[in-house]
Amino acid sequence: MTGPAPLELLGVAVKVGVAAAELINDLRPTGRVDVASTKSSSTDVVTEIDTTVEDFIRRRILEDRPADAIVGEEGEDWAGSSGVAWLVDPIDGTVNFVYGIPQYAVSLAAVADGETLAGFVINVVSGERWGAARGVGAWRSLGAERMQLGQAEPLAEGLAHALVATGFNYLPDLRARQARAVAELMPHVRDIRRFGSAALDLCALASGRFDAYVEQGLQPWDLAAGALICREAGLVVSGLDADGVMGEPSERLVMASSKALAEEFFALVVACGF
Ligand code: LIP
Repeated sequence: MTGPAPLELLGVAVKVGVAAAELINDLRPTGRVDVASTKSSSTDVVTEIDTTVEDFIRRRILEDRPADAIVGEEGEDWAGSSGVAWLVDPIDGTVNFVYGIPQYAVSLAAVADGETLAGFVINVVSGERWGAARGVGAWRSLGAERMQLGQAEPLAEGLAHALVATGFNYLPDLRARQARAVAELMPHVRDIRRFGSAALDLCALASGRFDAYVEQGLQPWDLAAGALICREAGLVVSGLDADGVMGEPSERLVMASSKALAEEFFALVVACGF
């Protein structure tokens, strides 16, 4: 039996993701958005709009692909029978969304047999979007402008001139550990940036706006679409397994960069204590 075509899944992701971004723009009031509840800590917030949009995304995906499973950030998981599961983050960058900082995204990924086949991320405010289909490539578009994403130029000055994006988890202990590791990292790189949406950080990296990225504590829905977009753009995305051996990116660690920087950057990340 052949599996679903990555491009077909990407088509569904684009259609549903764009409609979800429109819905978020329609629902968002001016000013700050009320917090409906909290999750892992008192700063890990959920709004009613997160939940409404996740329900909308689930319904729209199931209209096209009724046998798929859905794993969402906010709602209950939905079992399927097709072997394809969708990882849904209705609003990645929820704190930015609450404050009205224009850096939040819908992130959708279709996964089968442990492999991400398609990924789509849209910045809800700017409309900039990124997509990737496994084995086919990655692209970025904004309005009429559309470009294929490819390997970044190697940094002539190496890691010392690398601009590194990162993020901090909501759990105070992990956040403190991340802050210590970032303090170790700072003297070895050009600078760091923290914009508040892991999905958009990975897409920015794939677009050449950063040289590297590191974060801990990400969930599959934060990570899956952006990681595929990076990989299909020719970047290396990695993590550490439970024994501290380099492996797939996971909640424990996500690090990404161009092939040219990867060995040196990943060794530095580990040495800094992430
Ligand atoms: C958030 C990320 C952010 C990261 C946070 C959190 P949410 O997702 O995208 O960059 O640093 O730990 O996971 O909660 O806004 O969907």
